[in-house]
Amino acid sequence: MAYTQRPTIEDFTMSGDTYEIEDYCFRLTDEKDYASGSIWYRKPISLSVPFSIELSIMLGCQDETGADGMVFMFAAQPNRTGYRGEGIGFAGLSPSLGIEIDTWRNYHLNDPAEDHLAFLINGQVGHFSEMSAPTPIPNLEDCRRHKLTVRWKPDQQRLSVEIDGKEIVATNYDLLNRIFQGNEIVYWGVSAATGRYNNFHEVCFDRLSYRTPRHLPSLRMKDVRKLWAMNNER
Ligand SMILES: [Ca+2]
Ligand SMILES: [Ca+2]
Ligand SMILES: [Ca+2]
Repeated sequence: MAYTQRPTIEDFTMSGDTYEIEDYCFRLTDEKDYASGSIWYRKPISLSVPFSIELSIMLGCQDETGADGMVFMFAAQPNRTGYRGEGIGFAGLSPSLGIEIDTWRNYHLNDPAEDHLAFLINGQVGHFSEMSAPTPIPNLEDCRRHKLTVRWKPDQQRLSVEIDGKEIVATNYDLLNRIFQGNEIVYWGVSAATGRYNNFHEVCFDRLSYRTPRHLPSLRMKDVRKLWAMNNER
């Protein structure tokens, strides 16, 4: 059975410089150098069932001098922000899969001149593999909100990303086994960061739609307990 719901603000945890700006929106960074923030959806989701997540993102009002961007993330543990600056609040988080929306060119990471999208694995932000090849897009630092849709179809192992209703990148990749060692339960979140240059970064959540698998409740309890144990050991 498919469910569609609009999450509420209480469904998320905030970290770093993040704060709530209106009923369904968070500001992850202000126009301030060396800032970073993230939000995480509190409830885990399963990679064994199809889902789509719709958000609105705002990447700031400065193009040439605006940085660094945002990353939509799946991770085994919620409530963490990675390195700021070129790390976009994602670098260093592992195991993880990130969808980066990068608005600042870092030559040593193989960034193209244009704003770009890319799939990033285990907190590695450079574009040095076929999987992480960047897809250039028109300027997104235009002071406007853009719709970001992330879709997962487990039967085809297909992960796709749309911006303003248009598919920009897609991949067929065994996320479950190649990244998460067969653990289907993951968390999702969104990060943003600035460095020597900055921008506003905001995220508003629109819709979460997923199918609830019959076997999830038992698995979820077991995995949540395991994750809690892991978290509390550190
Ligand atoms: Ca820029
Ligand atoms: Ca960059
Ligand atoms: Ca730009």
